[in-house]
Amino acid sequence: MPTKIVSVPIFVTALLILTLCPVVKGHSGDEIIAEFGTTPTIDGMISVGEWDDANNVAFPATDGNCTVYLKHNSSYLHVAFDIPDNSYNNSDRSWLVIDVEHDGGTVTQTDDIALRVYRDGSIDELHGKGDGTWQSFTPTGWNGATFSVSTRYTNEYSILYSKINITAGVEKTLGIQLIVYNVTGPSIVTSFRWPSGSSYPPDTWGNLTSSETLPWIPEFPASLIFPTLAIATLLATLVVRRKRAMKSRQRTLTVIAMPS
Ligand SMILES: [Ca+2]
Ligand SMILES: [Ca+2]
Ligand SMILES: [Ca+2]
Repeated sequence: MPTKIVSVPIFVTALLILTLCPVVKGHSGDEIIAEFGTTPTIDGMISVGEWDDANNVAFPATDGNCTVYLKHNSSYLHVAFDIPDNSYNNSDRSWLVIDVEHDGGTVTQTDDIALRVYRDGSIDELHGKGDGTWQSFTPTGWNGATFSVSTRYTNEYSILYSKINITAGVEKTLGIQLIVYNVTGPSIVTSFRWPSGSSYPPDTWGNLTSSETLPWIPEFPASLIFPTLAIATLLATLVVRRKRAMKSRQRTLTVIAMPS
C-alpha cells in the first residue's frame, strides 16, 4: 500500500528530529544547566570568547555582580568566577561547593566537597565531616587557577567527572553552591552566595544538571544532523522497497505454484 511506503521514512525522520533536538529548559530559580562547550585553558584568565559557550549565573558580590560560568566537555566540569573586588587580599577567594550525592541535609556529609581558589593562586579542598564541620584534604581530581588585577580577579576550575561521580551519558544532578569571600583583615570576611539566601545546610543549595537528551556528553554536531537524516531516510526507503519486492516475488511464486 502506497501509504505505508511513505509513512516509514517520515516516521524515522521525525524520530531522529525528536532525538537530536535538545529539550529547551529555562534557567530560572536555583538550577544551572551545564551545556557541552569548548575546553578552556585553566590559567585563571577568562580570555575573549573562552567562556562564551557556557551558561552563567550572576549574583551581587564585593564590588558588583559576580558572574559564574559553567560548561563541560564530556570529561571535565569547567567553572569560572569573574569577581569585581577593589580590595586585594591574598585570601580573597571563590568556593565551588558540590553535594556530590545530591542528598541534601542540614549539615555537610562526607560526599559534600568545597573546592576553593584564592586570589594569590593557591587552592585547597574541604570535605564535610557529617558533624557540622569541614575537614581539609589535599586537592585531587581537579585544578584551579587565578588571575588578578586591581579591580577584580578571575578563577577557573576544571573538575574530573570521576571526582564528582559523573559518568558520561548518564543523567546526574549535583547540589551546588557558589560562594565569594571578600577578606579585608585577619578575621574580617564578607561572604556572598548563590543561590540567594543559601547557607551552610546542603538543603539550601541549588541544582546543577546537564542536557536532558545527552547528559554530560557532547551535543550532537549540528553539521551532521541533515546528512544523518538523509542517510536514515534513504535506508528506510530501501528497506521498504526490499519488502515490497519480496512480497511481489512471493505472489508470483504462489501464482506459478497453483494447479491449473
Ligand atoms: Ca582561561
Ligand atoms: Ca577583597
Ligand atoms: Ca551530600
